[in-house]
Amino acid sequence: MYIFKQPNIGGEVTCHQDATFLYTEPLRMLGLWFALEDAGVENGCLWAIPSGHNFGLKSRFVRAEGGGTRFEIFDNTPWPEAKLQPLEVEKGTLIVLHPLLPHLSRENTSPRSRHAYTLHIIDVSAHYAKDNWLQRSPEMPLRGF
Ligand SMILES: O=C(O)CCC(=O)C(=O)O
Repeated sequence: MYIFKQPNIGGEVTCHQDATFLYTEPLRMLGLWFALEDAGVENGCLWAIPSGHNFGLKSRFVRAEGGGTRFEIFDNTPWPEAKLQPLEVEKGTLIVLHPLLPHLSRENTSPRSRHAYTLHIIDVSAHYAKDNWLQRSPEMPLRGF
């Protein structure tokens, strides 16, 4: 994904774990977040809860029976957002995200844009769970290196 947080109007991404949306069995996935510009608190950098990957998976986004999608909730306690730490980084930095790490980004309240590029990589030994909302067609299986 190319994520373009525009000056003054770039919106927030609420607190989530990437494994909610990219759930593999076994859970062997990493998020790679590349800063294409300096990212700080004012222009909407990432924030994460230190050691938050130990909380376990709180929800999954799955295919619903009969069509569509729904959230499957395992734990609906709120995130301890007071523990969030800003990940202020310079252009060119790579942030590696554990699939269970809770993270968010806030609105861009500055006149500076914040561009980022993200990629999620899945171990070749893993596959999407059967009810994951995303599925690959048989003609386009997950590929390994
Ligand atoms: O770049 C952002 O603002 C949010 C990115 C994010 O949460 C993600 O890639 O999972």
